[in-house]
Amino acid sequence: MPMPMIVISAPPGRAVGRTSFTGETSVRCRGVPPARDVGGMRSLVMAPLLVAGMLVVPGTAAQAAQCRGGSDFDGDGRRDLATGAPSAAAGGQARAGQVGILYGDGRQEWLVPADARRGGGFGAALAVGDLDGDRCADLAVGAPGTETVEVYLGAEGGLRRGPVLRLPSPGGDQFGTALVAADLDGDRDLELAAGAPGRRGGGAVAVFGLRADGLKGRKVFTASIGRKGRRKAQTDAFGAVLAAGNFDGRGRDELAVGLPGDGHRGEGSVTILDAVRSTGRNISQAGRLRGSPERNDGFGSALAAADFDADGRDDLAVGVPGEALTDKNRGFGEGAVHVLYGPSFKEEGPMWNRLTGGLAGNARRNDLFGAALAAGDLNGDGTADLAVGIPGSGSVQILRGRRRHGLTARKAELVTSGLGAAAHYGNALKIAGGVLTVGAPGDGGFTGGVYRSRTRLPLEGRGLTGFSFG
Ligand SMILES: [Ca+2]
Ligand SMILES: [Ca+2]
Ligand SMILES: [Ca+2]
Ligand SMILES: [Ca+2]
Repeated sequence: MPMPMIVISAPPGRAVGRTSFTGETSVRCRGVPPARDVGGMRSLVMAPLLVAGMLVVPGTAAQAAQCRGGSDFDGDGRRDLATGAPSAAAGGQARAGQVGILYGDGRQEWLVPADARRGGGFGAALAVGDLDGDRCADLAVGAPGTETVEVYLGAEGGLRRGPVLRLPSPGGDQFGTALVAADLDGDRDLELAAGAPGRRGGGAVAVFGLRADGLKGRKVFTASIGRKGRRKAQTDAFGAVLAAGNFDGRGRDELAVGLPGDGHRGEGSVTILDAVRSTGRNISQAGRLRGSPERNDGFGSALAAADFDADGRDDLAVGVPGEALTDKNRGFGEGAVHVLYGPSFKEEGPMWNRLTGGLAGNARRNDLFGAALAAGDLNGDGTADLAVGIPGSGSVQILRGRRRHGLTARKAELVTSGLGAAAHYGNALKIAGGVLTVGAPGDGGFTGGVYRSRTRLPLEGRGLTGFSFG
């Protein structure tokens, strides 16, 4: 089929990416070129026509509406990227928040909250998945300042507004601080879990759509689950961080819920939560892990689940960015990561940190190794790899997964940005389609920026842009 030639004119100052048309048979997304190649007036050759912001796909409607899951919001077969800018102004309201969408064809769109309020923080958390069952990827956007989660539904042409989720009787819950979409009941459609770490009693997690179509129904889990007899405090922050994985290799996912404020002094813990059985299992450094619980460790400040040893069961990486390594009295926040293998959650390998043998670099105070984590296959060998953010040093440590061995230091790679510590490069991470995306929300005087590995993407910094990804 001959490709139509289309000329797209971008308004001055607006960045437009260039992507070659790869055809219906391919869903690989090569992303957009470096920022230096874009901007201003530019002619592009591509199959879908972009006319005044409307995407018109050649061919029949049936062809056009083919969504295949993944993170393709508009069904054009190309992977799209969502990033939060929770400190961006919207509707004249400071820090109401915005979400930048970079479509695979280079279009850029900014979502603003339906109800823009000062300090709403729309975009503080994002989750992607097909939530309504039409195979187009949908986007959930958390706004903890207004205690709402807005759902945007994927469709031909782009995202459209969907339902807005809330908790009953909100009030300082910070609902929407963390989000994850996963199949928690094994019926092959996705549920949406949303953390409310400020909820009375140490936080809560609400799950929408359990044993139902779409997001119908709501089940709320409290900080008590899996922590029988343990002291609970308002500052536990249960639900501040969420991940999901199929840790036992059977038919459904479980939630990993971070409580980074758990313990008398913020040592932190993680609860593995079975949403169907309403059972939980709490894990901390007070158990059989290679670290010890100390003040402000923040165990569970970041979580990532994937199968690092290719045994068919997901494994869990837990960030402890406050972990002190060099001098327990003076040192603080060099950071560490535990990797626990499903289904037993036994720690194999070292407690990963910047002093681990085989890794480049040096541990420094406030590196915050493990402040962000992302898992996914970066080198196409079928085994998940782990990206560890080190925002205090502006770098990301890549650990490679190996079949039967799990994560090892072999072929480990340190991605350095050259940006100063203030950029917070590595504060948010995403791996999709073999590509590492890195947020630097402090870049450009805290307007923020998004990088594909080391290359800055043409997304404007609007206020902590790059704080979160979906
Ligand atoms: Ca797309
Ligand atoms: Ca959908
Ligand atoms: Ca389900
Ligand atoms: Ca595994």
